[in-house]
Amino acid sequence: MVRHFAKAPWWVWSVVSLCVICSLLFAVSALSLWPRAEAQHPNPDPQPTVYFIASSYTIGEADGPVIITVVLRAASAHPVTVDYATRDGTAVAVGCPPDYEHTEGTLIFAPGETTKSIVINIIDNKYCEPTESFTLELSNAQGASLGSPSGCTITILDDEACP
Ligand SMILES: [Ca+2]
Ligand SMILES: [Ca+2]
Repeated sequence: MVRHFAKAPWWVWSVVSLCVICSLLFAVSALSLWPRAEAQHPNPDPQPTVYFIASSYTIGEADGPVIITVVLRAASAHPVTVDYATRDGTAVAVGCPPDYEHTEGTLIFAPGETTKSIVINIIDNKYCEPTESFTLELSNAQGASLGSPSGCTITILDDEACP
């Protein structure tokens, strides 16, 4: 058998050698591409998180509106929505006197967007008042998880000259 194979024509040896070389080249290139392919397809993206950039804001009664920033990290390939609403504390939206305008709605982050702003009007009244505060809260995040802080406190400094 060996003797028979050894007598094979030269072109058989050429074809066999070519096949061996091609197989080796294929194996080497596949091994070198493997880590790169892994890098391009890492573990599935972690769920983006939506939260306030700061947990507290302070504003003068006459310096409104207050602008609150909401962050989405990381950017999502899909739309992300989150609801927001103000909630009375010692500062109230309806009362005598009212201190701010109740604000609620839904933020929509388009794919790739990472920041949104919420604008809340502060009411400049003529009453002498102590420092008061209310909160703004995020809820019902869709396409992202709710991160921390998901609530922030807005403190209003009175600007009347109290007796
Ligand atoms: Ca005032
Ligand atoms: Ca006042």
